[in-house]
Amino acid sequence: MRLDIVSIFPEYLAPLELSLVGKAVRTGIVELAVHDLRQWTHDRHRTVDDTPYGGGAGMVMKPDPWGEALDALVPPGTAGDPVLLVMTPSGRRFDQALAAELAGERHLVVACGRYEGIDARVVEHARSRLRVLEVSLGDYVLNGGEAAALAITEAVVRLLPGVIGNPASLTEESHAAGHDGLLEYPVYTKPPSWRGLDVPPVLFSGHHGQIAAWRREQAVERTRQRRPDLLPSEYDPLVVARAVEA
Ligand code: 6GU
Repeated sequence: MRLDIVSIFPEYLAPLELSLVGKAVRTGIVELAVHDLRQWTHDRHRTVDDTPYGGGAGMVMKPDPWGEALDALVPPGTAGDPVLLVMTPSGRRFDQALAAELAGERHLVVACGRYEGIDARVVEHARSRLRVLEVSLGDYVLNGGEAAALAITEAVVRLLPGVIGNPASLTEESHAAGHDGLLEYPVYTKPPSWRGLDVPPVLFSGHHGQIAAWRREQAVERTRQRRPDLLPSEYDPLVVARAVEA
């Protein structure tokens, strides 16, 4: 996968050199480039923002540097069908399903906005020639898209073949498809007793069926407590009660 990230703070993306993403870059699974938006400015002050038409607080990112950046990274007529991801709190909320979709792409260009956002004509123009997705990390406000770009890159890259040593860990974790959308069950390692707290005895039983049943029960209970919005209806007591009545 080719990944181009554009930001006015390229140093913010330095952690992508670490850990699994860094290794994926070094082994050639990901071809990553981080670009400073200011290289596409032409004035002495390398200006990327200006005051908003119509008034209001804050500054807006000027269209010209972004237009030139996208022309450079995706020259008109580029093959390979790239996707432009524009990081903005008003975008589609990022989730595991979107991570999986993006992991199937050949080329992602990630635009990190700052200030009150990017002049709206940039996305409008880009849509006339590429697939564009405006993406938010969640329902809260960050100072810019860089932290979102880090999170999204990590979530996508770890799904690429060869990045995670044991592919079983991809299917067993929270939010993964094939796990009923339940949260992960609690996990334990040695020692068996720590500060007066014991590992649940069923995990020493060697009885795989009982262990699987216990883990499922724990996952359901956790999901009910913490994220009832994720609980499949077959675990919802109201739905079950109605089904019994019927
Ligand atoms: Cl992608 N950008 C900003 N500035 N804030 C956010 C976000 C993105 N996602 C959630 N909050």
